[in-house]
Amino acid sequence: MKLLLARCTLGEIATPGAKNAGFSAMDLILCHTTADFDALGAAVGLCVLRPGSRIVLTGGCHPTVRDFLALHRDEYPLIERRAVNPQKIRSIAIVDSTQRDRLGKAAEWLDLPQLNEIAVFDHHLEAHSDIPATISQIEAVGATTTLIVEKLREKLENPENSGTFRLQPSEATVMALGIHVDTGSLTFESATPRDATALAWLMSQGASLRVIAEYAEPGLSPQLQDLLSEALENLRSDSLHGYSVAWVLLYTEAFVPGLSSLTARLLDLTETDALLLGNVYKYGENDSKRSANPDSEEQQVSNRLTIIGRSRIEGTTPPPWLPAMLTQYKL
Ligand SMILES: [Mn+2]
Repeated sequence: MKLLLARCTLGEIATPGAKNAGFSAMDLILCHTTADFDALGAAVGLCVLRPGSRIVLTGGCHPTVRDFLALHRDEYPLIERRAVNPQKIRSIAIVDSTQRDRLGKAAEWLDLPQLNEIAVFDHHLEAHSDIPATISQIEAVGATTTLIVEKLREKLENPENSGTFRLQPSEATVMALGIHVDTGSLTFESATPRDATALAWLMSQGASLRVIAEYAEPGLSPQLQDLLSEALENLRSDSLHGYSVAWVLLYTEAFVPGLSSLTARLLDLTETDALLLGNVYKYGENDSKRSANPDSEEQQVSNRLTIIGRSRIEGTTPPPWLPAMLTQYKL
């Protein structure tokens, strides 16, 4: 099902505080919990479009984003959640998610009566939004950052803004990382020509290939990319103990190395807290390396099942109740 696809004009998104503008009023941009480069890149780009806005990481970030920010935090207008006075919030924009429960405690701010705008920018069409957005742009591109880059480019190329607006290399770099990571450097099936165009433009704006190469994680093999697409198509999910849990079963002709990195990538790409990936593969006479005893019954081909779990639920990998789920849901 398609969510509201509202393309908003620059005028709409550039003036969140046009009415009710008070001194020290805050315009915030929220990254979802466990922020990835796409969330951070989109947020940084939105800050350029909306000068004075501050970015809140609502609940930590991915390890590579954390490493990146350890060196580059000062280049972006971040503010700690605890340093925000809720009474001063004027507008909120949310990037790379449409779900309240991906915003941690900051979700409470969505109910503040004085807000004059809640904007949502995302590329997850499958999710049902439970955020009362006044502006919403949700489109099927490989990265949320692409949507923001298109607006930046439009603004930069507008003769009216000539000389008044420039992108810093640090801003172009983090946005390029967002597109690289969410599209597997334009190799995932979700990647679109719009992502490629946006990435090319960011390169022309000085995005640092050296920094991108350091932080963009290595891509998956072509076989793993195919399996990733299959997994994304067949992923099922449910809510358990307040967490969203997803699972998928893949059939392959033989043992596939690298499924654990595929599972980690799948968790990154989906809005789930924990994920189980099952793989049924043929095991037997054609698999000499794995057949320890050539005289055993295992010489005949049989099916084997491997299950890999990944979780972002704090302190539990996997959560203790996951094994019980395996019996509840026959994979
Ligand atoms: Mn994304």
